Amino acid sequence: MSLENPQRYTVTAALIYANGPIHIGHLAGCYLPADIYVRYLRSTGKDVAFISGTDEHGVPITIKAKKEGITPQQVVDKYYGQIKQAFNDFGISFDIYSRTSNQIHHETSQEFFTKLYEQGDFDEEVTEQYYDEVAGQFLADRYIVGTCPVCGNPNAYGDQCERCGTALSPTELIEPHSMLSGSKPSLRSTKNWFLPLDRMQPKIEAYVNSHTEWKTNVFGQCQSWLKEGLRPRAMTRDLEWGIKVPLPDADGKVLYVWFDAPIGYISMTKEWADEQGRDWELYWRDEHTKLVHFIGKDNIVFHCIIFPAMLMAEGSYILADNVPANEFMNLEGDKISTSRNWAVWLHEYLDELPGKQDVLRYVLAANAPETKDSEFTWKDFQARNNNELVAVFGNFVNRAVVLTQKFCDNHVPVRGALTEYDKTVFNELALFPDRIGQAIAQYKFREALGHLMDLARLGNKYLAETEPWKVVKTDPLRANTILNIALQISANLSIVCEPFLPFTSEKLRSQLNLTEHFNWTNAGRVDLLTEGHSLGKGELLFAKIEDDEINKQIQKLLNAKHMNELETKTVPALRDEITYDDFAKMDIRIGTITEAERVPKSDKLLKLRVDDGLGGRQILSGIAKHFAPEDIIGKQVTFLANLAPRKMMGFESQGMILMAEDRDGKLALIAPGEAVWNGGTVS
Ligand code: B3M
Ligand code: ZN
Repeated sequence: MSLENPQRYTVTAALIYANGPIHIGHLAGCYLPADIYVRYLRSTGKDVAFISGTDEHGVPITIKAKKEGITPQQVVDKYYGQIKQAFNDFGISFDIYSRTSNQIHHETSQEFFTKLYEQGDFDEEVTEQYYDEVAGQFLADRYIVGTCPVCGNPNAYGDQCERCGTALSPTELIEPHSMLSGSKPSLRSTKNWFLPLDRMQPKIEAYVNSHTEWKTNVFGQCQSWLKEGLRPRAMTRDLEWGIKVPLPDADGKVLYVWFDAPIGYISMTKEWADEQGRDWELYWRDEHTKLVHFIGKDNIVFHCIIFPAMLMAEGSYILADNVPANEFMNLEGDKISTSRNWAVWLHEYLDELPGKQDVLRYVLAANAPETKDSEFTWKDFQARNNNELVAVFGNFVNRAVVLTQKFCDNHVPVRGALTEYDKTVFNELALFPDRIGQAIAQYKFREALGHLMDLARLGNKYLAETEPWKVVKTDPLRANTILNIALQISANLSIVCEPFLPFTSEKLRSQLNLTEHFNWTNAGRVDLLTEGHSLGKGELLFAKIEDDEINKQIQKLLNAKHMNELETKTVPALRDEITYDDFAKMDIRIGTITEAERVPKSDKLLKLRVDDGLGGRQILSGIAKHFAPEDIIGKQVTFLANLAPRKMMGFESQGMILMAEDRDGKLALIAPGEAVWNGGTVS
């Protein structure tokens, strides 16, 4: 059951690891829906705390540091700033974007842990854990890889198999090896503190089962976890990087990152409330507050089972009312991947397509992976911009504004008697704010966006059918009425588009010169613009995107793919052994190319004249795609001089030019290190 009509909301968006930049998959999966939801709530007058920040602990951070040869602190400092800036420039309207390395977070997490400890909520246990003798440390979570006992994935991590989603502990992996040294780990005893999820299962189950309204993907995943049976989970780790376990006998131990990270939502709320002079407890302890976690699907178990279990054990907190997790967004037919650089990076997008935040917001919301994985393609991006934003939304508003400039001296004209059609349009208009709002409140953002565009379509259709540009010639008063109505629809659009397209909303408001800050409670009204009110300066809301711009982006991805292919390319294996006599049969020599031309009707062959010191010879070589004839004239080359002559495209080739092939297939001539006489032999 969900809270009915709450006035206060705590909305969180996943605390992403500060080990890399943000890409469109993160936006579509979590941050954009959260932002749309929050902007809508604010517009309806709710009290909202929108909380997020970076997760700066855990193995993903230390692994990145090792890879880049810098310290974990340097990693998180680098990415925190970059991520925060990109979100801000993209219009994600967090009330606070903080980080789990802050003092207040360390304190909050340690207090939380201490309380559970003192209440006797943990099982203290000495268990055998994998230890890397070479690296000299315990191997928790992502430090250890092996075969998944459930699906056989050979690259399952010590905490989870990413292929089948099963939660694992390192000791369940088949043939485990260390991510640090690659070695086979040994077992060593160590003490850790476990949350007894097995004993807590009935309470957790009751909680989850009271939320049958959760999205099917979320509810379903929870059920499969519960069915499998929850197991105790260690809330501490034998690691250096993290929040120290606040117990006297816990040297060299830190809190499990999934223990401290979700507490980050609480500590960040405290930080924000302190700055604002508010009471943070209202946002976490008042049962009339609605708590909503926006996350991607890989974080479901932590937010629906483990964090609620922690909160239940602690005892003084509210639990999430909903966890609207999205599935994944793919890119141009392939899974988004940071390591393969197969992604559209937010900071690069903002740089390369300046002023187009709303286009990306629109396309990602329209394709959001709400119920199943979805797909981003640049062609679709272009089509949605040109055919929907430009042709529908932009076109309607532009016509309303330009016609008002032209016929009404840029002032809102007087509205005369209404026709039946006008009245139907008003009636329809009045239904939109609720229709859009309801869909948002139910986390159906694609549907909500569809309704928004239908409102723009309603406006377009109204103008197309009433044709004020014609009517003005015969009945200027009627044309005034029509334009007044079109402007009222535009003003409504500026309100209801704001959650999705905040930059456009702002532009539109300034074009309409709306000084009063109308919000959702005013939407649906047809008197937002008073007669005689003067409009601002007109400008196009959206610009057409040409093929050039899109092709550049596609090319960039193709380059990334190419680079990846190169990286996986290995030096070819050696051929069968030969004897010295085999080698000595080949007469390899140096010569200089004196003439070069293309062979007619062949795109591969060049016809070369090579000075071999014996009066010259003709050699045909399949290098026309790699070299322009004029570029190789005068160059020394290595050639096989005693290859039996043969005809190619009607010309005789007397030998073979030797070439070196680069990793990417490019060819290079093989010249002696310094010039030698033509005819010089190679041995
Ligand atoms: N840092 C996983 C991630 O970045 C994790 C989320 C924490 S949310 C409290 O995908
Ligand atoms: Zn698996």
